[in-house]
Amino acid sequence: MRRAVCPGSYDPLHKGHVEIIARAASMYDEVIVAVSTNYAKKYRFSLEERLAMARETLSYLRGVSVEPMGDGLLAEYCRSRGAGVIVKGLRSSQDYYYELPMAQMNRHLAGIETVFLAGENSYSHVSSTLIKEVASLGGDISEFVPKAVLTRFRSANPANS
Ligand code: COD
Repeated sequence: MRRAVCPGSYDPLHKGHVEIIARAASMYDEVIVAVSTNYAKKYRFSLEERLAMARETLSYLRGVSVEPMGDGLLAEYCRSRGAGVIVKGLRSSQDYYYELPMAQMNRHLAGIETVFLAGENSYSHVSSTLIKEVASLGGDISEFVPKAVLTRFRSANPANS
């Protein structure tokens, strides 16, 4: 059984994430989408909301589950779940330089490999941070987020309708 983990804050999940997770699902028997909680970080959506949005969106993908990752080490989480691989999406060389030392550290700590997938060009400018900013200023985010996410933005701020 080849099990991979796609970790992230997913605050919120967007279509760039979904595209990477779907491709990971085609490569591994099981994919765990691990939703992180860093208590030093301020999230727009609660852990429960982030889990619910990801579960609603990804339920169509076979072999994909969504779990809370907790606030510990990702390497330990992977080990505890029997996953030997972390799958991450890269938007740019900037992402690569940010991700590379983490990949090396996770391999050093627990022998976990990181596989990088080149993100779709059409989503390379999309990030959770920009989506929140555009939405907060009344911009249209419908192209970038799945329905489960759009619904929550709209119920919080009807200007996003
Ligand atoms: N296209 C393709 N991929 C994308 C896109 C896009 N448009 N947007 C984001 N991604 C990728 C990111 O590169 C990332 O791989 C993943 O999607 C998740 O993105 P985010 O923004 O939701 O997640 P982050 O970056 O906030 O998540 C960080 C982690 C939770 C993975 C990280 O903080 C972590 O590993 N935490 C655990 C603590 C730990 O072990 N620390 C030591 C690390 S060595």
